[in-house]
Amino acid sequence: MTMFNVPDMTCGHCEATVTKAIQGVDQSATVKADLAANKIEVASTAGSEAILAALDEAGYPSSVAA
Ligand SMILES: [Cu+2]
Repeated sequence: MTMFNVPDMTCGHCEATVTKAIQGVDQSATVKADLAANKIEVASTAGSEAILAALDEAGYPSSVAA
């Protein structure tokens, strides 16, 4: 489980886009979004680097949350 900060994710549409981007890397990934905190919790076998690249490409530059 990895937490990411996704500052530009502000609504359900963003959440869907972000989820789709991650599932493009790992079809079986699960994404739990906290819209109020602009954070997502990702369970995936894909590495953080691959997930960050996919989010960036989808227009949601992100970082791994500490
Ligand atoms: Cu949105």
